[in-house]
Amino acid sequence: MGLTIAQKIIKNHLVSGEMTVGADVGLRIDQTLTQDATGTMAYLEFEAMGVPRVKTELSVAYIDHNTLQTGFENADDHRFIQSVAKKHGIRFSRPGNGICHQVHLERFGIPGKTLIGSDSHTPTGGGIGMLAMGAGGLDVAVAMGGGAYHISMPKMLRVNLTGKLSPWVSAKDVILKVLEILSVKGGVGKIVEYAGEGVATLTVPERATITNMGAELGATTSIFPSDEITRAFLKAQGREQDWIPLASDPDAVYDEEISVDLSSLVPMVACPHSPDNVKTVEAVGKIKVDQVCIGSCTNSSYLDLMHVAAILKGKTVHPDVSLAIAPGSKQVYNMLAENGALADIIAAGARVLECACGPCIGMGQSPNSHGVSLRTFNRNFEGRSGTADGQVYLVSPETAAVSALTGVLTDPRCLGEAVEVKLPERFLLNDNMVALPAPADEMDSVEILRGPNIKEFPVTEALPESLSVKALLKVGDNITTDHIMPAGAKILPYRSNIPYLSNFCFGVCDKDFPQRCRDNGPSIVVGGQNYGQGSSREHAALVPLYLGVKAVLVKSFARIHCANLANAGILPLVFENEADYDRIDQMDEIVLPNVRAEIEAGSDVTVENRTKGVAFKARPVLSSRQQQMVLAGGLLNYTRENGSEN
Ligand code: MIC
Ligand code: SF4
Repeated sequence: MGLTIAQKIIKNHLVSGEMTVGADVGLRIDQTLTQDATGTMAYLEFEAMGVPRVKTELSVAYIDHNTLQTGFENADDHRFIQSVAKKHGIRFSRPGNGICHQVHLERFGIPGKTLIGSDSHTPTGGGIGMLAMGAGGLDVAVAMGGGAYHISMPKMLRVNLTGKLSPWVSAKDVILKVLEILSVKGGVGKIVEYAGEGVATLTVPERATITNMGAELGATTSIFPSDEITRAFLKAQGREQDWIPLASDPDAVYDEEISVDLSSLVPMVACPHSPDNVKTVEAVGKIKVDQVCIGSCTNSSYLDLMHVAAILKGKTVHPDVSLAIAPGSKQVYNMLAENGALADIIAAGARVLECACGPCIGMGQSPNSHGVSLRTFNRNFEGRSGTADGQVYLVSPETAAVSALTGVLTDPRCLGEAVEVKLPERFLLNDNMVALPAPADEMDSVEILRGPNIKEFPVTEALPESLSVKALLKVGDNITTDHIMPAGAKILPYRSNIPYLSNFCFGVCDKDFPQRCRDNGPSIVVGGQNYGQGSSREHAALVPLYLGVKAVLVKSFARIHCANLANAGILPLVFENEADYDRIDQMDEIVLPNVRAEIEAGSDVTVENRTKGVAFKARPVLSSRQQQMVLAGGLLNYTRENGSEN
């Protein structure tokens, strides 16, 4: 039987397990990346493992999230990461060099290789045919130490692309269409592969926009073939030698298939507060816009910003709109400066921000009260912009730019003839902001620079025989990691200070939750479908762990968060019978009388609701390796007991 692209890469990297859907597979990881908001913790964990030098082919530490320095915290963390990188054989991308996914695609990604990153948008690398996955910081630390990355073998979903995009319709509209079809849960447990004649009409940056936002489908990853277009992109990046061809076999078998006709697509918009709340721009109509933000790892490429510059050229941003633009990388920024496009952007009145995540993660540019903000980003979860009642709509760069001029949501097709932007034959190549690690004979003398903001991470304990807990929180469906552990400029600087972060846990849903935990002791959190969607931040597990959460019982989980819970030693459970969700209320006394024996046996867990006098079964969402991990009290304990390569 033929193989899909992803199956071929998995096969080449398989270190344990069988490639049957749902089975635990361990993969050799060629490359890792971290960003600073998850990186500080990941490197603390890496240090705790005691491995002197990374064992991957390439590991890169990026600084792109926590770039607003309103106190010493972020700058201290940058210096910590820089020193760890130098000491342990990791390349260091300095602040100002750009967003991890954009820079990695330009300078480091290689078709056919595996990449994990402590950021959920790592699948951006699928745009050049990498098997690139988001993971928790601890998983990345283990991979840097030479350990395998474990996933449950995904199903294969083929998206068959036909036709060609019409003028002013772009890659963002493609992925918004896919989100409309599949929803934010539609990719769970699947790898999305793009195929069909439409693939050859899309450039690498366009493909990367699509695979980037596959994270919002909940997919394990998304991937495009590696073809002549990939080769031309790598050649223009001075890296043609990194190219290999990659395609699925003609008789490859997919578990599911959908089709998208590129020719019939129109500009789309994801309305508040979910990336799958998709409508056409035309259907939403000319709503008044207060702010437009262009950038993020989804839409900040050279191609995107050249389109934006062409739309803004010779015009002025509408007087009631604030337009912010953050180029994705120094390469993009520098090229716009050299070819004059930046001058057009500045002249139109855009507020140009540094090459970083910026407003996407609430690092500045929060909209006004009730403000409507059009963003070319990938997430519009409630409160993520930093303004609790902000109304964030996700659109393409073309829709964003034209709406910034008109002051209302506008279909860019009104601009008439398309602007033709070609990818350059040669990008501007200058890696002067990526530092090399110290040579092996000098690494011992590198001093680690640890600031006072770095606090110990919570200690985990082996799973006891039984658990007596209180249901200190009950939430509904689609709870995101931005609900569990919010980000934003005020909180992000404390990513290495779990005790302080804990004051904000579940702040979006229930401000009293942290205090309730302190008052009541061990707890269980109860939730609905797709619990933990969104970010890879392991803080959404470490902070509840610190607050005494022992188990999370929900209808279904998002992949990375579920793995992060197990890594932290928190028991991830799903209702055997979803109707039992209604048999628990907040503050009920819950007992798991035989939990350790049940996990050891790999069986369902008995849940007794002592307040209601009822009992039912819950299923642990754990592979056999994760069972051992939870029994040991988390991945760090497990790794200490079994070595870093297990
Ligand atoms: C995000 O987009 O939510 C982030 C910030 O990039 C996160 C990582 C984090 O929380 O640090 C992600 O997507 O994984
Ligand atoms: Fe940064 Fe936003 Fe991309 Fe996350 S989604 S990596 S915050 S640009």
